[in-house]
Amino acid sequence: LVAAMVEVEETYIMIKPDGVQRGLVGEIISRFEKKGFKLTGLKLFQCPKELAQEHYKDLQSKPFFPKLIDYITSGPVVCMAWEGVGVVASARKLIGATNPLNAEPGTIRGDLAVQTGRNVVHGSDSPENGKREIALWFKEEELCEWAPVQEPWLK
Ligand code: FUP
Repeated sequence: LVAAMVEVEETYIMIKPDGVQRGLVGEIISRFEKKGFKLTGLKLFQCPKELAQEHYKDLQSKPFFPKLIDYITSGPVVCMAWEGVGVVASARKLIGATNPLNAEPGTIRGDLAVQTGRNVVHGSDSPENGKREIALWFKEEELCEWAPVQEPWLK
């Protein structure tokens, strides 16, 4: 039996303003690094309203949409692109359920958050959206394709 082929994918992960304000940036980045995914883009960024609206356009008709846009633009976010086998679904597992009260302990939201409207981190929900969101938040020249090399870094 051949195991289902899971492909190398890319996902857009964003530490929301509460994560930055609470000093959780290192902790959150560390979880994706330790899991074994590859960081290909990273920046601290004050998001304009128009970009937040475009990013969350599927939620436009929801009653919480204006509050969501205010929250995401309330302070700087950390934008990240991560690459790896099955990274889209795996990152969402690491992140945990949308409502942090339902998120399992061990997940980022389960360990670090309480409210849905302050759930510290975003992760793309499909490989297609991963590509779309990375293109939306990053300029081409801000992304790095790199390969691990064997070097005696500490010698
Ligand atoms: P997720 O994919 O887990 O980020 O969840 P959604 O795409 O469903 O929601 C996007 C964001 O909208 C959430 F991170 C927080 C916000 N939201 C609310 O504020 N209230 C809700 O009832 C649902 C989502």
